[in-house]
Amino acid sequence: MESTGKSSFVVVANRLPVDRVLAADGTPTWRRSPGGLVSALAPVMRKYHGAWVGWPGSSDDAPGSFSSEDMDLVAVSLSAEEVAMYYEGFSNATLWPLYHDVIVAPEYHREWWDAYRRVNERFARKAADVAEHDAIVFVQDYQLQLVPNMLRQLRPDLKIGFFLHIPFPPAELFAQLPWRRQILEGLLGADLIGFQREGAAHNFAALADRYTEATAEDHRIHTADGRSVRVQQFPISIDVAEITDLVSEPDVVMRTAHIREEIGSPEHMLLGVDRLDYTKGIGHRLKAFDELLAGKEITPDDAVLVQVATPSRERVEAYQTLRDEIELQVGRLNGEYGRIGQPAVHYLHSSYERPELVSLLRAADVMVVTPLRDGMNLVAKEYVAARTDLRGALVLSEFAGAADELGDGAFLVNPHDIDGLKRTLLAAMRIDDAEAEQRMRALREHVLHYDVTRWAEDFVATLRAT
Ligand code: ADQ
Repeated sequence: MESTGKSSFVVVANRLPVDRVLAADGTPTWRRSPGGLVSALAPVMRKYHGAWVGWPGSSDDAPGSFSSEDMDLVAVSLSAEEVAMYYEGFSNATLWPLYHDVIVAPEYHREWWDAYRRVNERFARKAADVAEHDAIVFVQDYQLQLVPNMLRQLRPDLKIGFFLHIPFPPAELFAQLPWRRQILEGLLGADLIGFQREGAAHNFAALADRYTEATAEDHRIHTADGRSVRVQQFPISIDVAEITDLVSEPDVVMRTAHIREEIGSPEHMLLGVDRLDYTKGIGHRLKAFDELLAGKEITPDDAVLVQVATPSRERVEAYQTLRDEIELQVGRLNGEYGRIGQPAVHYLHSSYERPELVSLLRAADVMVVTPLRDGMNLVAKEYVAARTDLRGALVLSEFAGAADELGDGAFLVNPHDIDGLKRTLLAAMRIDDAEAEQRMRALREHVLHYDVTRWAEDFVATLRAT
């Protein structure tokens, strides 16, 4: 359906919340993509007949503007070269590694920066076109950090919010960026800037104070043009109800039991579910598991690791190298400890529908979430939401944002400390039912209390009040 209306609530994100699918007769259509952010914003979108500005994900054949159930979708088109330079380049090979502790070296290329600026400008113009007078505009994530200020120049009447889904690095790392001042000034165009953790908000305020003309005072930043920008922590969460509903579906209950059988009914099933990304610490996890088997502290009969590694950013070189390394490690492990029909690690390089994912979460005794750095990590929260039976143990890296909230119930670990990781995995496997229940209750209290709808409501209410 065509739409050319204006909206009082506009979301701007790199991707539109729809996927292109082919109907039986081969004609392309668009289907709402699953995801917490879309579900969380859907009620606000419905209420204000919102618009979502984003890239449709392929370089061609998206209509300029179309309507789904509760929102207008406004497509920003990108050429193949722009995808390579703005998205794969500056966003995912410069900013992503820089913001994640430089786990791999960020690349600084001036032509990537030029493309990033150009594409951000295009997003800002589209948002300016569809926003009503005095509208609220909510900009998402590291791909669009210049949009707030560009939008403010075009439309000073708007209320602009920005949320960063990934960490914001400390000065020692951020200062490397040749365009650090421009990024900070870009973000300062917003009225409210949200971060996953308090530390990130603090890092940003200190850097804005140091490298721009603004001055920071606690959670407020005063800009040179006399505005006040609020910076604050808004830890993102998940759609708890979606998972609770799935858990009780008969198909999921049956599938959960089948998964345990299919992997040979071991005493313990350990599970990792991550995008195949170097920030997620998959290699460290495999090394710890390998050493536990080598030291005979566990055997392939009593412990099986299922590692889902979702295909991700496959055209970026660091991701190709990572895939080779991980698959080499898995191959070695299985060659050494596996038997016919009984690998030690079940490695799955694939995407799954939600019911299958929830069945895996229910089947696992130990959920292993050990990123080297992660903005939040939704999988940790999804595991907790799925454990309505109060069983299972969560091993969680202290470098995931989720550790701030889930520290009491989870087994916290420093994933760089392989001996510590081994000890923690063993402790989580050996936990008794009473302790597991006690820990899971503590975890569920946090996750159930603050779901993604609360997150969205909190952010929007705070933005309105600025
Ligand atoms: P991601 O780095 O993508 O997100 P995460 O928070 O774990 O990481 O979210 C991944 C989502 O994808 C989860 O909802 C998970 O269930 C789903 N998923 C993973 N593997 C899948 C598979 N094989 N098939 C289907 N679904 C799969 C970024 C930041 C995080 C931050 C989120 C939200 O890096 O730190 O928590 O944004 O702000």
